[in-house]
Amino acid sequence: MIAVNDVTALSREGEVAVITINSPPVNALSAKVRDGLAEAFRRAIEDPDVNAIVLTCEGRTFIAGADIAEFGKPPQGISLPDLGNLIESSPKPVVAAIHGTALGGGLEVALCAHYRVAVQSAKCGFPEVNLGLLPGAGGTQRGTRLLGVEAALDMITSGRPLPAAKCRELGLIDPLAPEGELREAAIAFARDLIAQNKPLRKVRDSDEKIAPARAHPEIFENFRKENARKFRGLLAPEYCIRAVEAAVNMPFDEGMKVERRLFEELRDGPQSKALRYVFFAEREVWKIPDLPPGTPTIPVNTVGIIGAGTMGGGIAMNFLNAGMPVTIVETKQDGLDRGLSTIRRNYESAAKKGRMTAAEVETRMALLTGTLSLDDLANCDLVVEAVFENMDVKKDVFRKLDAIAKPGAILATNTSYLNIDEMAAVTTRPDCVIGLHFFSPANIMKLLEVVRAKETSKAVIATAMQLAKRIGKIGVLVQVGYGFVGNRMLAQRQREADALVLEGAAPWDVDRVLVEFGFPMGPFQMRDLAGLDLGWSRETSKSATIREVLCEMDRRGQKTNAGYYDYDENRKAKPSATVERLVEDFRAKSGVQTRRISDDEILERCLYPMINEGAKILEEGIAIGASDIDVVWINGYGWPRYRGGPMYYAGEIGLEKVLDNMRAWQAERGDAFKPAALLEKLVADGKTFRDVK
Ligand code: 3H9
Repeated sequence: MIAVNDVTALSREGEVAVITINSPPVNALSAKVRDGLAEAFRRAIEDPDVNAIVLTCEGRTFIAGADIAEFGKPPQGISLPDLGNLIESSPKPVVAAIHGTALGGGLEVALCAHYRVAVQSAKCGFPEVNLGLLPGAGGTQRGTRLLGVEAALDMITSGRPLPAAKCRELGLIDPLAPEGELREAAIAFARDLIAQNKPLRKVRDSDEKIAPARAHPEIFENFRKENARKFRGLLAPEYCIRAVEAAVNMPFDEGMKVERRLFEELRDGPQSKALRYVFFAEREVWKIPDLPPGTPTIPVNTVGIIGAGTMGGGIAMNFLNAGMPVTIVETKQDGLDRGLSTIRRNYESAAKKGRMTAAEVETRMALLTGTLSLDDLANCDLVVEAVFENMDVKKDVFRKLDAIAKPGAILATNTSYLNIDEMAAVTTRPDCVIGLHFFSPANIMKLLEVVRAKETSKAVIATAMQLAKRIGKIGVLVQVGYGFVGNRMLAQRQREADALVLEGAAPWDVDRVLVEFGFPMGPFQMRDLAGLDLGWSRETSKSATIREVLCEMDRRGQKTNAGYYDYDENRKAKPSATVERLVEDFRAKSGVQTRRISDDEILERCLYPMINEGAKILEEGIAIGASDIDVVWINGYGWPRYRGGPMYYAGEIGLEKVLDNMRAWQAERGDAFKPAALLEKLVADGKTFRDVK
């Protein structure tokens, strides 16, 4: 094997040249890889003894795409479309040998080859849309020609990778190769091509699958309509559709030009910039400064959950889904029965929707044991309590657990607000106590706030982060502090949403503005969904807030068909006249001068205090970095990904703007708006939250 540069190499197997990329971790197409490939292809094409070329990758995967870190930097080396043309125009057949994932630019390179061989476990996809992009190196043009319009639209706008067998069915992959024998199979396939003198199959020349769509231009409009909800607020899916339309209606080279123009527009626009930031932010969360890779972890094979309510049940499902046996404890038989049957119902409904098989439902349920006795948790490696949010109740649970759980078992709390140090202090093993704060619905929401208490050991933290990954969550490590990261910031938004209503905005206006910003729902819709009576009790209710009075009126949200909104039998919300009257009463009582409140003010008042609180969270070291806060808000609270999270957004609109507003509101309304010292300092230094580490 001859090295072409330090990431590409060329070797010869008789008349077949083998070009190998070795650029860990994922063989992304950096300038060095592109240049190395171009040089290797030129040499192989020129070599008179070579009659076919195989392209393969070392390591865990075929090329996983363009190098995302290079976007936004000055271009270097050969461009990817030019590299693609060089490969496709090779006079000698080129075979791409695919294992792992051929993604984005990686798949585009493979589509420039004349044939593709893949192992069964390989996957191919165009994930560019997740980065606010479209496949920009011919993927929309060649992909559509191979897949046909419907499959191309689906694959390109969803970003979903497909397994090799499905790709073969769709025409993306030629033969499948036995696992572990890809290189040999691809070389043998190439030899066969030579022996049979097979023609060069250039995807750019194929028309068969796109020709029928020319008579049906309505396909595109229909696709837009069907997916309007899914694509709300996003630019990239629409651009992907336009590029596929160009593939159908234009000659190849013209289509390529359209694709390039649309790609560059997206790449240079704000949505893709934010989404690329989120891509790296979601990988940054796993890197913890005082927890070097290789920190020892504790084996966790069995899990106990205390509380079979909505939260406990949802948490249990995560572990069952990962194949771990779970014992769930309730205090009363009927509560336990209800909890177990809810879990079963959830699985059965997933099976009905085709998301799992009936057999998988049974496999998961077989891993679940219900009990009324805490003693049954004696052998669990991890116990998560999800009981009532009250310190005395929690302490009592921890005391009992400490006596029952085996030595070394991890004791976790799902508290959303309370001080975990206090819970740890009632045990003889505070080093084993940690917070695992799941978000409702716990089996669906991606976020897990992993809360380290003062004495939590590094092994326990490392284990919790590893477990988060194992159950498919994004774990964000935070420290103890009221409401941790997410709920502490949410409280700011909720306070302002309530205040805005008293000052003259309708609850549905506040919701509308936040939905227009990109949240899936606004603060009042969210309250109605979660239940207004979370943390409310009739005994202590003082009719002091609109929410309290709504609860007293038994308007407790969607579950009672009434809350801030009225709900019809299909759960469709309508602004409520009762609430309007109630709001009027409160306004009159509060003596606040009501006024017309602009949409801009609603947005700023809801978001800037949150950002300011985020700054305090950073200052206090509750979150490790600003990007962690963004990951919390995107994955736990529906902050629109394409806006990068609250701290990123602050950088985009300018920290001065946030600070000026906070100062003005502080002067007008008091110290609830006091700017964070960190915010002041960053503005003075001309820096942003991303500079804080
Ligand atoms: C594109 O191709 C545009 C073209 O159409 C047009 C161009 C003209 N670049 O996720 P992991 C890093 S757009 C740079 O933890 P896994 C990642 O940051 C691209 N870096 O591993 C991490 O670094 P670190 C389209 C990348 O096994 C490390 O690799 N392609 C890239 O869970 C490991 O990553 C995509 O969007 C990249 N392309 O998953 C694919 N990819 O260790 C994006 C990864 O320092 N990648 N890194 O934190 C993925 O989906 C997953 O990484 C993959 C592996 C499935 C490949």
